[in-house]
Parts: sequence; C-alpha cells; structure tokens
Amino acid sequence: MSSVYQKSYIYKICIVGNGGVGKTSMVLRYCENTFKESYLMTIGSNFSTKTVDLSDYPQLQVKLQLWDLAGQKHFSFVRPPFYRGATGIIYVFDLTRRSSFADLLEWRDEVEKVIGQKPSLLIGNKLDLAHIGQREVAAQDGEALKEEMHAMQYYETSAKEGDSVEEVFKVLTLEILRTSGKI
Ligand code: G3D
Ligand code: MG
Repeated sequence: MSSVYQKSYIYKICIVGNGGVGKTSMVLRYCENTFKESYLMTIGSNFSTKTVDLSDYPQLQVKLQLWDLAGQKHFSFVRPPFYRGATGIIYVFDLTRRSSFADLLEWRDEVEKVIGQKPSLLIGNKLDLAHIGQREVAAQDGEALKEEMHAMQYYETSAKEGDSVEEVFKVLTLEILRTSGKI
C-alpha cells in the first residue's frame, strides 16, 4: 500500500532538566495522554515514539523519538551519547522550584558541548501548582531565560492537566522543519 505522505522524517528530541521537573510525565502525557501520580525515577534513559499531528502539512509525516534523560546529576557520565544525533532539545524546569530554573544554563552547556546549538524550547512545567500559589519563577523570568539560552519559545505546561503539552511538541517540530528549510 502506498503512503499518502510525500515526505517522512524522524527526529530525535532530548528532554533535558533536573530530576523531578516532570520530563517523564510530559512524554507520557504527549504519547499516551495519561498521567501517573507516582513511578520510579528514570534510570539512564527511555525513549518513546510519536507521530506529530501536522494537519496544516498533510504531505509531511514527522515521527518524534523522545529521549527522556535521567536528570540526576550522578548519572552525568551516561548522558553525552544520548545527546548525539538530537535534532531538537526541550529544556524543562519546575515552576515551583527555583533551583531547577537556575540549573538550566548548566544543562544547556552540557548539551551544546556535545551537539552544538539546536532548535530548542524552554518549558516551565507544573502550571497547575503555580496556579494554586506555589509559583517560584515568574513568567517574565522564563521569557528572559529563553532569550539567554537562545531557545525559540517559552511555554508553561502542566503534564498533570495536559495544558500546552501537545502544542510544545508541535511547535518544536515546526521550528525544526522551518530551520532546516523543509517548510
Ligand atoms: P522527571 O522525569 O523530570 O524526573 P517526573 O519528573 O515526570 O518523574 O515527575 C516528578 C514528579 O512531579 C512526579 O511526582 C510527577 O507526578 C510530578 N509532576 C510532573 N509533572 C507535573 C505537573 O504538571 N503537575 C503536578 N502537579 N505534578 C507533576 P511523584 O509524586 O511521583 O514524585
Ligand atoms: Mg524521569
């Protein structure tokens, strides 16, 4: 059977940030539309695959390979091989934990040492908790860090409620397609 798509692409995307910010939860929300309250800390890395819904470009099929890296500092020695071959990066911090925001510049440096600068987005996650008085990072600080990191957009998400999660992956995909001249 012939495909309706004229072009297919597979992009490797790394989800990067401190442990506990919600990286695994974001991937789970996007790929399976579920949220689990409690599960094991990610050891090493996982990856999940999902076809992006690109209704404006019916001729294109893009599959994302989402690499959810272990955020724990003591696993740093395993990380460089996971960055290799990445087409885009999603940097995530927890809106309710200032330290996870402050650490992102180090994460950015670690990634760029291995693969240079790639299309990236900056995400403040746990918006549902920010809405009930737990916010430690203002939206304008997120915007400022986005500029400093040369990320393309800043979004605030809730992996728990699903807010903006789908949009994040779609926008990054469109940025990658645009910067590589495919659309
Ligand atoms: P990580 O993969 O970045 O280490 P996880 O983070 O996805 O494992 O999430 C860490 C904890 O934060 C989990 O709680 C998870 O349920 C919670 N979490 C993730 N995203 C959100 C969110 O958007 N809102 C809220 N309220 N919680 C979130 P546990 O209890 O398992 O530690
Ligand atoms: Mg995890």
